[in-house]
Amino acid sequence: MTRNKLFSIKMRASREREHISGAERIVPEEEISATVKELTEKALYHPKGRPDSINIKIEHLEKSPIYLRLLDIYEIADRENYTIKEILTKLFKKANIDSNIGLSIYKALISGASPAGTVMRGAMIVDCQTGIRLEPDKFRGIRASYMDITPEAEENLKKLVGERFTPNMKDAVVLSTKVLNQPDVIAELCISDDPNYTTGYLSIKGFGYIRIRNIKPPGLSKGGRAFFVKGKINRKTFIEYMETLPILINEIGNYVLAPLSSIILGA
Ligand code: PML
Repeated sequence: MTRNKLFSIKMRASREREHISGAERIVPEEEISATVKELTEKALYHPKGRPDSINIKIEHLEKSPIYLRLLDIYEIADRENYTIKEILTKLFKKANIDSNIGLSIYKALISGASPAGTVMRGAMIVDCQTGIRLEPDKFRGIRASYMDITPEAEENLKKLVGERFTPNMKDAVVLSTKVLNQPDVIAELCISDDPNYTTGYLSIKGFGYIRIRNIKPPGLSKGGRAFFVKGKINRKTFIEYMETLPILINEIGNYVLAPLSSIILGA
């Protein structure tokens, strides 16, 4: 599909300067008004409460988007047979991440990973071999931004995933597809900071996006993202890719519901 004159629309809502919610879209000019309405409503009726500030930014896209295929999505059919520690340990091993490093990052995210113990607006960058955090600003982190899915691909995704589809999941798998496309990234861990949304994921390079139900206890307003990288990264080009390069998903991948053991064995 070719879309002329694309615009990025971003929403950020906060209360007393603390982040409540955010979302973004890439749309043609004629869809700007409807999208602004949709994102404003999302900000106003968020489970984390009423914002006192909603910031909507509309920009013409200067760079043409890169079109990508969505990551394959895996759903753990027998989630209830394992503790969260068992699941993460197995999945970090599959991602070639030392599980002590992985689990310490998980704990940091559910405790509030900024130096103030609050939720970071962006993601940590974690060296998967040392566990050292590489993001220049540990309060803000790195924001993966300028990404969306075409309406056609979104419809196909809804049909494929059926009743397990959620808008949060769609936004998350789109974001993760962008993140994993960066050559230095080997995995991404995400826990929502929405107290009512307890499904998170670990995405693994060359494999896909693994949804993890009950990744945190219900009611907890903490969470965030970590991008695991391998080797030395060029922080400038890394951040430029994450924060400025537009990505549009125009093709979906597979959706697999399987026991954890076969997900671990899957190539
Ligand atoms: C977020 O809303 O901040 C993250 C959402 C994670 C979605 C996980 C899923 O349902 O697959």
